[in-house]
Amino acid sequence: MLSALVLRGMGMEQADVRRTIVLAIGGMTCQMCVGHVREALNGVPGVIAANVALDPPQAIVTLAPDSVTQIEDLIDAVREEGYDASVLV
Ligand SMILES: [Cu+2]
Repeated sequence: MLSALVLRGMGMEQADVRRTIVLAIGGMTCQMCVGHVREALNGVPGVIAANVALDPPQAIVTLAPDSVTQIEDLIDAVREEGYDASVLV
């Protein structure tokens, strides 16, 4: 959100601003788990990209600037898939 304010102050379009969230993911043991988490996150409205890794177990999620998706929505999607998630950044 800070970057949105800064860019708007510079006269740039708000549409250029993306929100990136890093989640720590719990419970993944293999690449199939990674795929499950990636699919869960990509299924959340407003998610442009979800990069999931096993080591370290993290998901980097990019949200569309105009989306109303909250971090809690991302965490809920991961938990519904059977894994845990918490905000890292
Ligand atoms: Cu697995």
